[in-house]
Amino acid sequence: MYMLYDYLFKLLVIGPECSGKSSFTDRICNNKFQSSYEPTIGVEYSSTIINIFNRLRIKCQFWDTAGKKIFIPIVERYYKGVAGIFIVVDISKPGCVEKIHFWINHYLKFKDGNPIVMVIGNKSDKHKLYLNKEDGEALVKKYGFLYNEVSSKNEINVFESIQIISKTIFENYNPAINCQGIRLPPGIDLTKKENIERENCCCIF
Ligand SMILES: Nc1nc2c(ncn2[C@@H]2O[C@H](COP(=O)(O)OP(=O)(O)OP(=O)(O)O)[C@@H](O)[C@H]2O)c(=O)[nH]1
Ligand SMILES: [Mg+2]
Repeated sequence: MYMLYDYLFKLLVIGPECSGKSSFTDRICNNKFQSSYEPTIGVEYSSTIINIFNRLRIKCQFWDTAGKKIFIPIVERYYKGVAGIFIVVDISKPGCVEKIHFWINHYLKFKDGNPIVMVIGNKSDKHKLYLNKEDGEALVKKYGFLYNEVSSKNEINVFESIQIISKTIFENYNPAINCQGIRLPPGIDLTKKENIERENCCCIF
């Protein structure tokens, strides 16, 4: 199978159960939305290729974790070697702020390196919301995290979110010191800065 991309970013999706982690991932990877709830068992993998800055193809590799309490010990193991993390919460549920704190603390306890973190306030299409965008941004600011309010159902700000996190990962990427969760196709030297301007790279699996 032939795959074309310039960089591969390993991304982790975490958060409470039923918050919309799989829906968010499915919207990005397949542009689909399923209204029935099928809880994730353990961890699911999916990927897609996006374009950033109109010139770089990024393969986004998603590790979509289960939010049910029984699976939380499994999530701990997936922090290793990721370039970015989405913490997805359902802002149409009371208690969503406490859940953001819980998952931020979970991240701080088990994190590996310094990935770019974006908290996603999902289900913005719902009538009653328990966190507005300004408060969400203020809440995550002291950690240096990004925040976005989205609807996976109606595709509001979902593609924007993957653009923002990918651009931020790329802009913070220093080949000499920070390659965590970032890979180039086989045969390309990750430590050579000129790879950033490279075009039309092909890799074979
Ligand atoms: N209204 C609305 N419903 C959504 C949205 N995103 C997800 N849902 C619904 O919320 C439910 C849970 O979505 P999932 O994506 O399965 O949630 P999850 O976080 O992956 O759940 P676990 O895998 O159990 O941790 C499903 O019924 C989805 O259809 C959204 O943006 N708006
Ligand atoms: Mg899921």
